[in-house]
Amino acid sequence: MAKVKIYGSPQSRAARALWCARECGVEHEHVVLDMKSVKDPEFLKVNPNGKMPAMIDGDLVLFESMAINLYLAKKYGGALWPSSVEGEGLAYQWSFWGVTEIERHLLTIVVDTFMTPPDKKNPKAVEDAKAALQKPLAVLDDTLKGKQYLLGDTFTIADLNLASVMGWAKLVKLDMTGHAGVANWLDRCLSRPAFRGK
Ligand SMILES: N[C@@H](CCC(=O)N[C@@H](CS)C(=O)NCC(=O)O)C(=O)O
Repeated sequence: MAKVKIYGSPQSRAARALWCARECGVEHEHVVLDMKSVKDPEFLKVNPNGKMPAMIDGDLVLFESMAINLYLAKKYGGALWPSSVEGEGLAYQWSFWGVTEIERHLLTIVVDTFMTPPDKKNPKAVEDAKAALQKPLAVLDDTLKGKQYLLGDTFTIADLNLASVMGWAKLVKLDMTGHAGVANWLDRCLSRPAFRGK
């Protein structure tokens, strides 16, 4: 029996947890869900929020993609987990920063681009989201100067968590002109075999 169970659609935020599990090399079972089945009583016992991803490892049941990934990386990730407490602090920082400063703006663009019928599209909201992203992208670009990855020369869970959010920028072909360091770092992260499902 697989050790870790990950619930969710590969087209959802569950992709983050699946990427992390593959990167860790931990034996895992992927329980595929669609948007309807997250409200099934059976799944609500796993995640009462009715959202994906969720994860079960032994007696532990977790929801929230970033929490799942930080847990998996610490327990099973080897060098994916930072080697110092200071590095851990940075991993928390970039994970929370990704979901608070970046995710909602990218989500606005993703939803408008792929999920909104033509007569309901909101170009103003998309423009505002793109404008709001400029400051955090500049911060990230600055951080990455002279570095391959967020913590230095090694790919860690900080990169995985943030790149899993930033991947939506690729999906919507966000203009990265002026943030070449971010674009290169993102390509580096998303070209990893574990991201591509290997
Ligand atoms: N903050 C949560 C967000 C989870 C979330 O909203 N997941 C979406 C799919 S990407 C979902 O399950 N939506 C179903 C719904 O809201 O009904 C996380 O990062 O895990």
